[in-house]
Amino acid sequence: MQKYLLDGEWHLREAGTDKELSVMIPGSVLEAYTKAGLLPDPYYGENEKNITSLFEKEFEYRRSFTVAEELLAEDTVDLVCLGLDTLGDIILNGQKIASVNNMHRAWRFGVKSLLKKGENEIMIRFHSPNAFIRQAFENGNITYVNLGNMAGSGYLRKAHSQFGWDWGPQLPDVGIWRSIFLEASGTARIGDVYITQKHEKGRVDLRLKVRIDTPDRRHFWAEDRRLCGRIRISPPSGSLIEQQVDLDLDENTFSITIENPQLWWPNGLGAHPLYGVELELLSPGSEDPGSPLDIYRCKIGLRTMTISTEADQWGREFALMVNGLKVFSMGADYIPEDSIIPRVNADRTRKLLEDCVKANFNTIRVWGGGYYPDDFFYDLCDELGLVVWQDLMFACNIYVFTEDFTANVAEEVRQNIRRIRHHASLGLWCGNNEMEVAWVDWETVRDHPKAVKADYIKLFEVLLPQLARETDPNTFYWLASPSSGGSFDEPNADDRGDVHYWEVWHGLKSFAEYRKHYFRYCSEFGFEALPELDTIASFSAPEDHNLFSPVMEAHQKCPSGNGKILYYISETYRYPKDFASLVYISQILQMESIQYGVEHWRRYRGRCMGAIYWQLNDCWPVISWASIDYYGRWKALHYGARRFFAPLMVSIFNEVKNIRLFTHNETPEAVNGLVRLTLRDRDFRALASDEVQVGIPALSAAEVFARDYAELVNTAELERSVFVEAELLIDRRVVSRQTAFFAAPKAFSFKRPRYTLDLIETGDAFVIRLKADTFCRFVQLKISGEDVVFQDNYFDIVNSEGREILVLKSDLKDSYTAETLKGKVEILSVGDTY
Ligand code: BMA
Repeated sequence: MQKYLLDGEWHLREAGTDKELSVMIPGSVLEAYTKAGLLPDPYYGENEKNITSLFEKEFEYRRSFTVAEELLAEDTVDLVCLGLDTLGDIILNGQKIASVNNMHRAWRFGVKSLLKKGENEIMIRFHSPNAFIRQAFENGNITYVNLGNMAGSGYLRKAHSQFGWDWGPQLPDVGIWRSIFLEASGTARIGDVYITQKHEKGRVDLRLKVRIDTPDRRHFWAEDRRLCGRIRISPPSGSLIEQQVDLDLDENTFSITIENPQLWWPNGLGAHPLYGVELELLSPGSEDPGSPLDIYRCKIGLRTMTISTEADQWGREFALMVNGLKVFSMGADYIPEDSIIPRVNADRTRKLLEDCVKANFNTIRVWGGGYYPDDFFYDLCDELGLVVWQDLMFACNIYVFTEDFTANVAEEVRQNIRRIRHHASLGLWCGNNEMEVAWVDWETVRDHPKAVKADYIKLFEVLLPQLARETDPNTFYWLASPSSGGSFDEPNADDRGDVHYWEVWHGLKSFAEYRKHYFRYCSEFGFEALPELDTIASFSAPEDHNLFSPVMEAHQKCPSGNGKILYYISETYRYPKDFASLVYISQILQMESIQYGVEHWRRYRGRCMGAIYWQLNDCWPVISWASIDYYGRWKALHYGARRFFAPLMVSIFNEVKNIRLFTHNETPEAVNGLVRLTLRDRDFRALASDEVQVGIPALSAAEVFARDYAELVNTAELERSVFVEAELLIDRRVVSRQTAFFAAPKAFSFKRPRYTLDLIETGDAFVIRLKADTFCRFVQLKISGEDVVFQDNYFDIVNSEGREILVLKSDLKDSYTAETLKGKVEILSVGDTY
């Protein structure tokens, strides 16, 4: 097999013009135009509005390449395009070879007869996605348009969110977004490999189903060629397992036993060892097979993984099961990392996913309105122990089941399942985002003809599950998110399946509403906040820093979103005195909201088995539900997640003055600890204190202590000036702490804090010692000019000792002395914001 890469330098021009730009492929128009300075930053100010119409135009990509004789000597030469976005005509040496219309799939065309030795030219002409969806919408009978989206996006297999979303800009970029190459082969190649595992005591039996393809069967048999192969399994430690095999054309099955398997576990439950698998297809008919004709390589993790939907006393559970253990899923929903997709790369994704691990995630849901991530995304999830809930790429849209559409999505889904299915981290496939619930609950969708509703069933309950059964029968398949198991049977029911819960935020209900629901698995719930000031500064000038300025509104895609933020502030906090305080208050509210839900559902572990908040990341700098913004900066919520997803945690359930404490253990080991509850006033005086020894079983949540403070906290003044602090200590070290009030924070009489800051240099780190003269709620530390992820942030100061926070020098861009760094530290807490 020979591969000739066509990535690299191409020429790009707007169709009908002469001016060409030299560009790099993989790439896109937006990426190339912004890099070349031909367009202003689409993310700045209100620029987006003027750039959407760029994609009314057609664009041409062109390059020449040299073909050597050896390439043409092979039996076949294919042009392989791993990603074309989206509507394109491919022209090779002046002849059109194909029209493409799906960015989610790869394309392969036999091109040998069109190639010539020496100089060749390829051109791809991209048509306007805007014009296509507009016409399709006008000609079709679908009237539904999702919030923020351009009408008709459901007619085109292009990431829906590129047409705008309630967090994303309308920038339907165009380009050759994944690798493109020629692949030449003679004799035979590895067509497909599917690996399944059977776990027995002390061993795992691997089964490899291998399909061998040949370009020309007659030619193959005429020469009486025989094939063989070599399978190698490289364990994370220990010796290589190698096996020689005979191979036939078409299907082959092999078994390999791995003794003493090292099991793969999600983050928090164990290690994530990976086994390398390699299959070499060797030259036929020779004792010494020489160099392989083709090689397949992947990494697998040894584990069993499924979702248990057993009936129980509450309905039906929805629980991730790994190696026989039921795991409480903790994580967030993942959306595309950039509206200009070629800007996404393995380093950026690694940082984002490592930040998930830092916040104790064990799960990530790839939401269905974007695109199927690159291989490196799944490699990283394998390595980091993040279980992937993988939606198929359908979201908040109505799809018409024509023959072409069906064949196109069937191929797309088959290809992506094949590409992803071997990954250790793959937890489940899910048919779509919110389409079943839309048919039941959303008037704007329900109004459509019955035939279109029937198409939903044909696509999502017949075709796609059947494809998944054929292509990856070993991975759990869920019909939609949310769903109760299909057939439009109360898709968002509390007592079975998964739930998207939006009464808090979209429905303006209070956080306390979470406690009325004992969902089995909450796969979406969320709350918006502004991003960091530095991020806001990247798209606006200081005069725009007013929540209702045109620029801030252009960076808020949720209808009435900024009003909702202010409404929730009015319910909880005092009116922030300036823009910086508004940013900060919006973030701590977001953190508190999600914490409220997660802690509640963790308390009912067993009944509820998952809390996946909306959303992890952003695709541009924007006001949104994300916990990490476009530039990778953590909002308060992400620090909160680190605490409320902590495997060992204490949580406070407060009902008026009754404080109930729960311990949580999401590890497979039982631990012993001490729980301490202290009532304090603003001047750090302890007014009452209790301690209990606790044994915390593995994978558990339980109430361990309760105390009613009604007698002690018996005046309005006390209610507004005392608080309780709960701590969980293991081996005398505090592993979790929480604070609760007896009045709303806006009623609490915070004193304006005076901080004392000390910085100490210790080898490769600085220690920030922060003290205050009064109780401080949610202290935010910042180092101006730096993007540091602190060991802890948005923490309380509850005693005169204050807190010590470590900053690693390797996390700082510049070098400092303790003194110069001290000058850069900024401190803010609730008492400073009004
Ligand atoms: C959910 C998601 C998204 C949306 C989010 C916030 O329902 O599936 O479609 O962005 O809500 O509204």
